[in-house]
Amino acid sequence: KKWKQLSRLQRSIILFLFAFLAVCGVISLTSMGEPWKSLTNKSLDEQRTESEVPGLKLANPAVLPAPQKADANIGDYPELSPQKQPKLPHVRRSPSNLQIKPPRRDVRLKTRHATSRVVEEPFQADKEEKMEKSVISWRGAVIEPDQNTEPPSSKIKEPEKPSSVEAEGQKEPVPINERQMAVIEAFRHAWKGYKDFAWGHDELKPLSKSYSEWFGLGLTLVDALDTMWILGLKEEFEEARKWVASDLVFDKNVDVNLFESTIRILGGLLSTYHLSGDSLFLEKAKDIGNRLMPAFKTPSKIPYSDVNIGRGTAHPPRWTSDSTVAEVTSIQLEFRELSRLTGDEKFQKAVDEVMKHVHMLSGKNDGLVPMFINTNSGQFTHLGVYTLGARADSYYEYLLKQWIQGGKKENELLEDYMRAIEGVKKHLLQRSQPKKLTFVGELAHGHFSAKMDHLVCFLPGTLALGAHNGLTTDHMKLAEALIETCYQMYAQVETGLSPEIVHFNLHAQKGHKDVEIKPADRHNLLRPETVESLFYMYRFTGDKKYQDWGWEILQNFNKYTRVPTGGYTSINNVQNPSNPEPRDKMESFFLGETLKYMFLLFSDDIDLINLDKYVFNTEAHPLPIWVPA
Ligand code: DMJ
Repeated sequence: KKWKQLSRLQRSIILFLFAFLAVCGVISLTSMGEPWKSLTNKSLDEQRTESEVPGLKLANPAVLPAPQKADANIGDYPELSPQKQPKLPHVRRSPSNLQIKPPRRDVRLKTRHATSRVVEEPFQADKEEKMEKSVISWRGAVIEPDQNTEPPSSKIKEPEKPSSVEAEGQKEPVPINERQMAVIEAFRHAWKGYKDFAWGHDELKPLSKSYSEWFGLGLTLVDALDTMWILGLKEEFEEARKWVASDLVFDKNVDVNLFESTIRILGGLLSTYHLSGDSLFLEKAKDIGNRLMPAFKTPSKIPYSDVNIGRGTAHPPRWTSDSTVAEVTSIQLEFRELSRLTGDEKFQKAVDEVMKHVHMLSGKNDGLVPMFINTNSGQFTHLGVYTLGARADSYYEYLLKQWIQGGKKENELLEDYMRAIEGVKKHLLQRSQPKKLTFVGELAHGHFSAKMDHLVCFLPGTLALGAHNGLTTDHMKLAEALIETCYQMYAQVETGLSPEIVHFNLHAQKGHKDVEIKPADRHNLLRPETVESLFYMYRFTGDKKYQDWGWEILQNFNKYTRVPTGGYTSINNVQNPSNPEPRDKMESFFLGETLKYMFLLFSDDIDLINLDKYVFNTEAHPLPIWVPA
């Protein structure tokens, strides 16, 4: 009514005022510009992370970006072209000073092994860090200045994301050689057996054409994923990926061993994620990682050996409340990487706490650790027995590898490693007769035993890796001596395959070799350790004899362990070439480790898993070095 009573002029003035105010409003909203826009453009993931982990910051931010989480497309997988034939491969052995970035989709189409890429500019933080350097030395080990910085905090800021820096320095694909082709053939034969008789189950029983179950999680398939990627087996990889997508389910009422499922499943998923860039594998890694966390809920924070991943409960073995030292100290590379990728610090915190605790613990003998640790008291148990073999082995391996993974900054890890190698030299090294082979024995309550597990043959490779990373050249000399011994553990045996355990002769006796084998120890489980060390030795020295030794071993695996209908089997008697007594089991590490290290050993391409950019976990799954050399 009132509006109608107004004159035309009055109405026009009011309308004009409204219009004017509306225009002013639009202009001021627009001028808020970028802040407004960027807030709404942030991914849900980023906003969630910020609210869940407020203010967390990686003290040493990783320069290696995590592969792209979206758009992962296994159709981009590099083509295998085994028929393309040989240009002479060239060897390049100088460590690169470049940083890595994950394969880009367009790049991967061009190269067969797109496992790493280089970018030029280091992060500013890294540059600044390098300006404040100091030197440390440890009993003769001189650590290069830029390797010594403050220990990193365990706090983690944000999940790693793809770098925006463009890839540079693409190289020509290196052709596959004949020996690598033989490894591919062996893998395909093993895979055929697994596919035909054990698909989706833990382990193949190649003779009975069936399978065995350990965790019921497709262990062989998951362990072999990154091997297929590295060998360029596109079809097999895609098929396995489909199984992971549809059938790998962790919500199961099943007890798994923390260590074994970490190194094989979590490690395998993480490395496959890095190599392929396919987010499926990261999602699965997060799932299993979370389900393993109840293991750390113990009075001492030293984890239990077993976890029920469906129920979220954990417990020690039935007969003891002890855990194995190697097991609780060889899950760190994987959990630390999971924290880096997810931005969730809880994984790293849990495993770092274990390392800090073990670092402080008494009961060591010149850096050598006992084999057991109690989950209630947190103390070592069964004191006085020291070995580099079963139950202690990978403790030593992971000291060095965590130090490398974290950019050579965590000095306690290095100290413990260097001290332990001194302990090995002081208490466990001896020479055999008649060939004077240097070997690593065991010490039990002051008594030396000339017993050496095949498992100890990881040590030459680890020593060589340390020397490559700036530790004393004495370690390289010891590595050279020990790898010769590990080779002799094969060469002096009738089948040319090593037994599980050997005893060395300390006194020369007519007609006796260096290596003696007890009846209970003469099985061979297709283990990787010697081939693993041969790979490191060849990478770092270029000495072809290491390739030749590995080639002999592969041929002997083919001769004595290959099952015609598919698969390879562990054997009971390496001393009987006419009947090695097949055990009817192919361990998952034969595909996860042994054949992978064989393939890498025969390669002259140092960028095929560049050791300045990746560190292998103890199950041969390559994980990125956070601050590559
Ligand atoms: C693998 O599971 C790992 O290499 C572990 O560190 C030791 N045992 C087997 C292989 O021998």
